[in-house]
Amino acid sequence: MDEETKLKQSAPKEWAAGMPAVTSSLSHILREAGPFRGTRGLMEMNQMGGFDCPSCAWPDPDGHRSVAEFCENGAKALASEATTKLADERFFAKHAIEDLLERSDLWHDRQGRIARPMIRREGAGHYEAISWDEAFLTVAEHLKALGSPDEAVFYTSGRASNEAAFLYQLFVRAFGTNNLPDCSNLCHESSGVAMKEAIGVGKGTVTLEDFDEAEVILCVGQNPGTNHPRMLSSLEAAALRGAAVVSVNPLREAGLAGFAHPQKPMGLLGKATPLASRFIQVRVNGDQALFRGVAKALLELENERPGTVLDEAFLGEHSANYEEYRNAVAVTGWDEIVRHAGVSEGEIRSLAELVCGGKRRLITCWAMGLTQHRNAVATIREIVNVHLLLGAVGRAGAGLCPVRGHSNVHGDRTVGISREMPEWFLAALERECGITAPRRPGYDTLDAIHAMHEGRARVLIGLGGNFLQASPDTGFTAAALAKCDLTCHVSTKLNRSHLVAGRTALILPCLGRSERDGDGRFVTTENSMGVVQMSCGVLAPASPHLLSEIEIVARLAEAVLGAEGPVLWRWLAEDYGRIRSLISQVVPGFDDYSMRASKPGGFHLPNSARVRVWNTRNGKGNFSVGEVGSFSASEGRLVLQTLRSHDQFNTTIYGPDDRYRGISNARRIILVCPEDLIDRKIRPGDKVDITSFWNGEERRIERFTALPYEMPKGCAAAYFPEANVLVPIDSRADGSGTPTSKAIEIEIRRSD
Ligand SMILES: Nc1nc2c(c(=O)[nH]1)N[C@H]1C(S)=C(S)[C@@H](COP(=O)(O)OP(=O)(O)OC[C@H]3O[C@@H](n4cnc5c(=O)[nH]c(N)nc54)[C@H](O)[C@@H]3O)O[C@H]1N2
Ligand SMILES: Nc1nc2c(c(=O)[nH]1)N[C@H]1C(S)=C(S)[C@@H](COP(=O)(O)OP(=O)(O)OC[C@H]3O[C@@H](n4cnc5c(=O)[nH]c(N)nc54)[C@H](O)[C@@H]3O)O[C@H]1N2
Ligand SMILES: [Mo]
Repeated sequence: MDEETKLKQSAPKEWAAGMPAVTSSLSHILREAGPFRGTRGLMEMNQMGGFDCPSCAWPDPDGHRSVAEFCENGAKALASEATTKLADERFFAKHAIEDLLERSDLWHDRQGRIARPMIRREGAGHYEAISWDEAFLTVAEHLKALGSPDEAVFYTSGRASNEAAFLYQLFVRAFGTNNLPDCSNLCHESSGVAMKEAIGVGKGTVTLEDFDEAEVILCVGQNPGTNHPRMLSSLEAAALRGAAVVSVNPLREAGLAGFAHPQKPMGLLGKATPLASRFIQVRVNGDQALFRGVAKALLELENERPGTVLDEAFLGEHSANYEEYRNAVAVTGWDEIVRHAGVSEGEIRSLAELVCGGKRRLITCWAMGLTQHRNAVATIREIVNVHLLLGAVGRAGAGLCPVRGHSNVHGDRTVGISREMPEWFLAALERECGITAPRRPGYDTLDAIHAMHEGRARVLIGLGGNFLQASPDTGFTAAALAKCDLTCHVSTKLNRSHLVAGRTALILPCLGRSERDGDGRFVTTENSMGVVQMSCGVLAPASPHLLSEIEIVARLAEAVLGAEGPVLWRWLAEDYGRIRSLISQVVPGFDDYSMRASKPGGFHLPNSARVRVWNTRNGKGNFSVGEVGSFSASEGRLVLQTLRSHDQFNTTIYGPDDRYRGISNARRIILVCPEDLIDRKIRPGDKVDITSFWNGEERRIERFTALPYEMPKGCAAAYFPEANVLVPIDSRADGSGTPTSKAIEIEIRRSD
């Protein structure tokens, strides 16, 4: 049935999880995987010795784990992967690509697992089955025919294991290019860049134990109720022992308002613990100004009560550029701060009082609400500035916590998935693996799209992910993909990147993380807090024709580079311990890798900032001095952010609802501040056409349903990936290049 007749909007929820989360988990699991396979999977997920949840990167507790250490959205991710339905050769024979293109992303996900390698030969309208050998040969022929290795692009999504990712980048570098874009380019790149410059590590500085000691936890630009539900347990424990949890967001997200713990009897009955004691309704992109305001209030408080607010010892011993920063803050006026932040001076001063109270044990968490803006790097550095003032880095209960997305996006970077790795890494690869590693930096995701458009790149290989739907400017990206000679995706499920593809298109289906790999082989992943641990699938593979990602990479590498060495690809893939041993010779911190990873709870990778060693150019924690600004639309226009509903994992759509926001059966919608709808004489439920504007360019989508939703005036929100058509391809964050998916200038008009 079409959306319009079924769409319902009710009041947003005031708490997350509880019984509705359990019911929803079970319905997805039972529908897709059935009672036996489904329950088996759930019982082993996130258990020591079991497999790592394929959903988000929030860590598991080191010690005790409850029998059900998963969340509703982890259960949905498992249901989607462990489904018993198969998209096999009969499915592809029945559905022409034209037909598949007409279907929704939700429909694609419901068709089940891809059962065997498939090829769409040049000019054909259907995918047909192909043998693994012929598939590898096809890719090898295309790669070998290129004028230069730089004409190929090798994308990675953050679900690949450390072992698969390491082998893949080794293959790509041995082939001769650094064209290794990844989903991180679209995600937390801004966090990595900002933190590396400021404190010398691109990763968070806290562990789960720090949440037990924090006095104040700020959740900025993040919706953990949906995207990191297990984080709510940590926030609940903190709130119950009296810590202040503060939500900084244009939207009042239910998951931060309250939490009914689904693994506690009272939680199941719907008794919710209030979480955020404060909600700061910042304007979209007002965060840099907000944190500048907090710094200003802190410096003023220090003047009033010298020696009690700032951490003078830390500033003296560990920081640089403090004087310049203090001067910059002094000349930033309160009116400017309030105008950009959309938050009153009183509220900002009160937040400053809160963060410097007690022992200054402050943790700041953030995600896409900060990273996907033009000034994302400057904003995150402003947060670091506040932490430096308080000495709130590298101390128990205090630190910086970029909350990562994909379950192994962190690990992939650690083991070399990046367009530009440091010299020590490349030199170690050469020394340990006998290859010659190219030094010229490769393309990031957006560079790669341009290169495909311009014919500078002709082959795209994707290790997981959904390149088309994850990237901005869907129309432009689609045209880029269609220009390729070959696109080849290592995938578990059907997605739109298989359909808008190069002249020849391949799908190489792989095992999912929940599935048994050979005789108990395991892989490893690194979570959002730098803990590396084993993941061992337990379920029978969805189809007998699947290979592990590692086997696929190894056989591909062998087809392209030969079996004679210097890297013995198949030999490495026979025993993943051999790959781990190579990793431990290349990347510091992985000694006794296999042994330590298979111990309960795994091991922590070293993190220099945690122990107050600053791997920056001057060996200090660096304040930054940026102009305060914010994105604003011209008169009569709105600022659109693109976000996730409760029923999706990135481009995988599990269902049509957004329960916490009170929306059912609709995805082609735009949420708008009620006043802005009234101003435009648009009624709730009216169809609207949306035009985005950037640098003289216009992009348009039609017949989205407008719904009122409480948020600051001038703001709007729509779901990713449906709204990606509107995201301008060249509007990127300064310094990190991340698309500005959270700030798009738009105009809405009632559809004719
Ligand atoms: N179930 C599920 N889990 C997931 C994912 C998923 O799709 N589904 N995706 C995974 C991935 S890859 C990632 S990166 C993470 C994403 O996790 P999130 O970052 O939580 O994801 P978004 O839905 O993009 O939410 C952005 C939040 O930032 C707010 N926001 C937008 N603009 C601003 C702003 O200017 N300032 C502030 N302060 N807030 C703003 C939005 O209102 C929203 O609450 O989740 C991971 N986990
Ligand atoms: N407008 C807008 N765009 C965005 C965002 C936004 O907030 N707004 N968010 C961005 C963010 S944060 C991210 S991380 C990217 C996500 O970008 P991607 O990582 O590219 O996208 P996913 O949707 O996570 O990829 C889903 C596909 O991965 C495959 N897959 C699933 N599991 C496995 C596995 O175990 N192995 C392999 N090989 N394949 C598997 C399935 O075939 C599935 O269709 O999107 C970005 N795009
Ligand atoms: Mo992400």
